[in-house]
Amino acid sequence: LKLEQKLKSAIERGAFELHYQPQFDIKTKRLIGFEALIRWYDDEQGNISPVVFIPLAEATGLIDKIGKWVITQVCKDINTLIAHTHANIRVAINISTRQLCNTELVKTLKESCEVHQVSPTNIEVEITESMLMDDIDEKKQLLQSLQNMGITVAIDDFGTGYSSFSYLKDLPVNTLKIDRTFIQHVCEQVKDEEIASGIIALAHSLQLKTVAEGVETQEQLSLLAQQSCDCCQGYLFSKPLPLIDIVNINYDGI
Ligand code: G
Ligand code: G
Ligand code: MN
Ligand code: NA
Repeated sequence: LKLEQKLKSAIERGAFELHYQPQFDIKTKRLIGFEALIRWYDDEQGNISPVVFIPLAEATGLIDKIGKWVITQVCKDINTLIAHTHANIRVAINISTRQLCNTELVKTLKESCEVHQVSPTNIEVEITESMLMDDIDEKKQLLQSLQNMGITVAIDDFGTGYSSFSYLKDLPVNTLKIDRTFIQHVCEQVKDEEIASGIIALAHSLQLKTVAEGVETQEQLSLLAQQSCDCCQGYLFSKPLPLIDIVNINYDGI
């Protein structure tokens, strides 16, 4: 309960911050966008990971407010990011289970884009496979509404959830993000290499793009380039950084 109280007061005080991790096109080496990742600094406990507080926020319903805050903040930051990078970038927003069960999400995104004069084509949403297990028709409609606005849809942590290929057939999805756990040993473990190339082949045969997550070495990048993976993000290029630091970096390419 203690952490729940802290979380409530953090929401009221606006104690969250967004960090942005750049994503690059592997072929052209150009910056294509950023993933927004929430950060919470607590005076007593220091940084509290979203791995800890997002599930709590989900369970208590506090995610509704946090999710809205993230969307609003991304919309506030997008024009700064575009101006600084001189690129028509997309910013990926992580969406949680509860947000995807509610048509409020579409309304929030639409209103936020209008208020902050952001084009929805500069936004991507990241969802996970486990969010797609039930009420598939409702989710299909919701994702279709987002796609009709111009927002793209990425499947995060692809391959780690309860993968069912049927949703790839039925749902409006644009991108598969290959989970970091497959990338980590992709140069040493033949199985990881085969899984990565399998995901890329599947994605391409369905006209989907692939993003490799957690790329940390030049060797991993070279292998992924050989496998025709489309995009990448990871510590090799940059860790997630606050907006102030992002705008001090030159993103001419990798
Ligand atoms: O950045 P980090 O590795 O600490 O993120 C840990 C997890 O928290 C990731 O699974 C990520 O998807 C999730 N996460 C980060 N930011 C957000 C956010 O704004 N909303 C939601 N729902 N999840 C987030
Ligand atoms: O589940 P999701 O993919 O949204 O989580 C992204 C998480 O991975 C974030 O917490 C981010 O800080 C972390 N991350 C991003 N790049 C790297 C990397 O190259 N190596 C490692 N170990 N973690 C990374
Ligand atoms: Mn993500
Ligand atoms: Na991931």
